[in-house]
Amino acid sequence: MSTFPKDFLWGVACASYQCEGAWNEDGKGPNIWDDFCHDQTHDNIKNRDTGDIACDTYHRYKEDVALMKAHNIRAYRFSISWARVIPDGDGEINPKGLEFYDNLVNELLANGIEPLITLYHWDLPSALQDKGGWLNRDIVAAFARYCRIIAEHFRGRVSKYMTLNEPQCITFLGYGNGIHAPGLQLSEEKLAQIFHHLCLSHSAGMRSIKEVDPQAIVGAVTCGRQCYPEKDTPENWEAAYRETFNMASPGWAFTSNIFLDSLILKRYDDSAPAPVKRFAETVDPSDWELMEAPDFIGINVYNGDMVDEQGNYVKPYPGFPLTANKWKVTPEVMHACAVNNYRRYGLPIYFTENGQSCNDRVHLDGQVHDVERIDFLHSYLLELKKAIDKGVPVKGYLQWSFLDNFEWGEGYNERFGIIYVDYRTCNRIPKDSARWYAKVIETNGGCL
Ligand code: PNW
Repeated sequence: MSTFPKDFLWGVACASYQCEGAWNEDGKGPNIWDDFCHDQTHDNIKNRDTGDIACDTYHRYKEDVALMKAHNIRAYRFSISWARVIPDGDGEINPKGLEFYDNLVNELLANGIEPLITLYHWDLPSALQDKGGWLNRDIVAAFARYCRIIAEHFRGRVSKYMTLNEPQCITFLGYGNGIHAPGLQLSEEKLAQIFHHLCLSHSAGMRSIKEVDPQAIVGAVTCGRQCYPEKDTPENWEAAYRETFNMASPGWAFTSNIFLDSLILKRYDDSAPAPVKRFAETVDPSDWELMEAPDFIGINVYNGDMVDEQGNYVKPYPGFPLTANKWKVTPEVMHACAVNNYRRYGLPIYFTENGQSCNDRVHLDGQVHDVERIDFLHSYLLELKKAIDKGVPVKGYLQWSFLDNFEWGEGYNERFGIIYVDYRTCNRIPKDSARWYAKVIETNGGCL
């Protein structure tokens, strides 16, 4: 196979709460995930696991960066814990918190690895949740201030930012079905309001970043339903496009539309369901002028839904391939979602997360042989390349995840890493997939 474009960004991703630990060290304030995990009166998390220690990245970042370098990783997407830097979200800055990210960024740069910062990957300072969290419009100003502080601090060292990770999960899982922090169950109309505040926050955050660092490149990270065609016909591609962005199908809160249409197209889609339409009528028209289209779209994708020429969902056949956490394995989604999202939004794309959870364990020889993950990444990358060959500007690929880590409500049950973590000791063991990925990067995809 031919190689990927020159300058294609190969990397890995992780998020603060999932790997850092050190939940109450050096002046960090509490966040909603600390609270959600510590609330032992409810079974919020499998095994009642917490992120208190997680992968202990807070203390082991040097070892992790060395492992990245040893595996040719060119870019590391990590998130900043808002409450580590601003303990109550909107007040005093905690210099020790900022120092941790300084050290991490400097260590990455010294090793030739590009830092990509996600400003918000779900760990809202508890003090802001006490004021209503994403339901209170005041959060827009607090988020914009936080973004400004970070961008000012890292100007000249960091050039790519992502504002919010997956507003769909923030809203629906956190405030809709409540399986994520803060664990609330609000009406659909309120969820639409939260999306609106998230869109305004992305926009105000992006403006603050650009004000202090006009060179910075700012992305918006989406997730949710991505459809791919059963057959390679124009009609079937049309149906896959339509269904991907059809908010009338079940799960409007898990479409890209609800986030990216607002930012980029500056409107709600006609297919929006009644609660969204009712909320839309309450939006002050001047709000639409506040929306900022990102410089790039980050797509987090793990699987997609196959549709036929009429746009009907094709039921997976018996024995369909599944990951350890029972997600479908559908490599075709890479090709289709790149094509469809580029067609709709016309912006460069980074795949900001992609990977699978496996039942990894240490084998008799002391190694972790994760053949399923290698096959998964291999087949997904081959499909991604098809989109590039069609001219879709896909600029990078960030595998999820570098380390096994805290998988939210699933606790430590799911392993997504290319590096195995023994949670009893926090020892790391590179899996076979880490060595395989190192070769992919070294050959710029030529070995696929
Ligand atoms: C992402 N889906 O969430 C998150 O950004 C990560 O923090 C998380 O660890 C990773 O996926 C693995 O779960 C998603 O069902 C959760 O389409 C679910 C979906 C997509 C992304």
